Amino acid sequence: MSAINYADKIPNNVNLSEDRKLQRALESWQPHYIDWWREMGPEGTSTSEVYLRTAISAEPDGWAQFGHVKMEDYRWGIFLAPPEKDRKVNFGAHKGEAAWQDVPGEYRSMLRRLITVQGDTEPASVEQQRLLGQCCPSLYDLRNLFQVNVEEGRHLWAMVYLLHAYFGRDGREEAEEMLSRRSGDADKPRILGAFNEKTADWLAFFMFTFITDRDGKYQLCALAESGFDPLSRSCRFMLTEEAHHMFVGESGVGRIIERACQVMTENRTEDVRKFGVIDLPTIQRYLNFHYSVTSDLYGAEVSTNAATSYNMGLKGRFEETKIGDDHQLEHTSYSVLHPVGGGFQSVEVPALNALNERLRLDWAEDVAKGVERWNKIIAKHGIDFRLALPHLAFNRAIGHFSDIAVDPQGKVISTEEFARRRDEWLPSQADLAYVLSLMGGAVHKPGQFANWIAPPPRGINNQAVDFEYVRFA
Ligand code: BYC
Ligand code: FE
Ligand code: FE
Repeated sequence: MSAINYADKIPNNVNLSEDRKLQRALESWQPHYIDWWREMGPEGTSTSEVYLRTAISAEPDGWAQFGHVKMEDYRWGIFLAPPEKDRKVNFGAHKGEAAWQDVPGEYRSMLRRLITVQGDTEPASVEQQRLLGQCCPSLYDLRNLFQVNVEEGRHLWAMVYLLHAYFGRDGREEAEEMLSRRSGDADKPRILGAFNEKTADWLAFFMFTFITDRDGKYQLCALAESGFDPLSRSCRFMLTEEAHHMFVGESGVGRIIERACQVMTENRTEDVRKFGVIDLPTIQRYLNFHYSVTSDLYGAEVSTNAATSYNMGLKGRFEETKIGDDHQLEHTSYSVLHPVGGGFQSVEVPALNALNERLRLDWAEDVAKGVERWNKIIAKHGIDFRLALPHLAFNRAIGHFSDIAVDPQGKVISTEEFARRRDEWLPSQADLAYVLSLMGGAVHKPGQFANWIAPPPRGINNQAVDFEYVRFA
């Protein structure tokens, strides 16, 4: 196959065919990626035709095209958002200098680490979700799952492109490693905690896309501010896909809540499990789990790594350029909640060291808004129940709350009490088994939905809800 045809095979807007060395490097990585996708991508899908959107342009409007695509023919590509004219480094020690088109030598290892951590989460989530198709509640939901999966695959391509293009042999080695770690594997786990957890059922999948993909959004927004322009442009394009992932999660949980409320009102009971739907307290426990595990993804509250990557101009704050301060933070402080003798206390720390916490709080505020939208669904049914986010210190494994035990309201308790009452607050084995028991066979009839979830109000891309979103060979 000629090099030019091969360039067509990796759709890209980075003039890949003009850089033969890079093209060859990606060409040798591609079959390994395909092998990984066949082994770890969505189970049993190679011949199904899925109504997917595919990126065809990186311009803000009309980047996507919808149509049935055979999963194994999906073409992952490399897309960067259009360059911004005269873009500058907008924060840190280099504020005001022209944005870098290449990696500043002394920042190589920090930047490579950020890109590697980001890249690692993408295939991890595909691995976590690989069996969900076997118990999909509808073709509409199956299609959304596959859409999320192929886009996470493309996000890996985005980071692998940066590693190959800018980090030489080290970068190529990192790219190979991306395909050899496995979510949940004892010997070669994925890098970050949450990406080694199971996503065994659809409630977990929807919580994950609502909460954990939203960490993706906030981290990508912080990296989109980067002074390293290729990273910024990669992340800006990835963000255009992220909105759909969070929509899938929020609307998915919303439809499960809707169905629970319908059954509660029809039967005048809170005991809805006997009707085969998911009760609200179980949804609350899933929320507590995904929220606390995802909080850990922001790292330690007080972190010199975060200060360093900010100072270097590599990773900014959420909406950095919209913030009205000096964007250097040398003389600013930020108040961070600390555990202090059986309670909590706000402590002023240098703002540079508190950047992880600040990003976590931006994310938490956004999650809280979504939870309030779910509460509106419950209130609309006249049901006296509210979902609530647990305290930030609840069930943490990273950072300065990881040594203390806290109930969801934020009361510091003994580890014994936590262990004893754990199942009130986090999904118990019985909860997980119950939810899994609802995930029977896949629902493959257009327009049909599993009993435990309400249909969506409308379909994808103006198609009907009973459109044949997935066709099986
Ligand atoms: N698990 O100084 P600290 C997404 C380590 S999601 C395990 O606080 P830092 C997606 C840390 O590595 C977005 N280890 O760290 C969503 C460090 O180790 P070393 C993913 C952890 O660097 C859904 C040590 O603890 N993108 O895209 O300030 C589907 C000290 O910590 C964890 C990014 O995360 C953990 N949770 O912060 C698909 C952006 N947390 O160096 C995709 C890139 C910390 O001492 N990554 N550690 O050995 C980063 O910006 C930073 O690496 C982190 C960590 C914010 C993750
Ligand atoms: Fe992603
Ligand atoms: Fe995502």
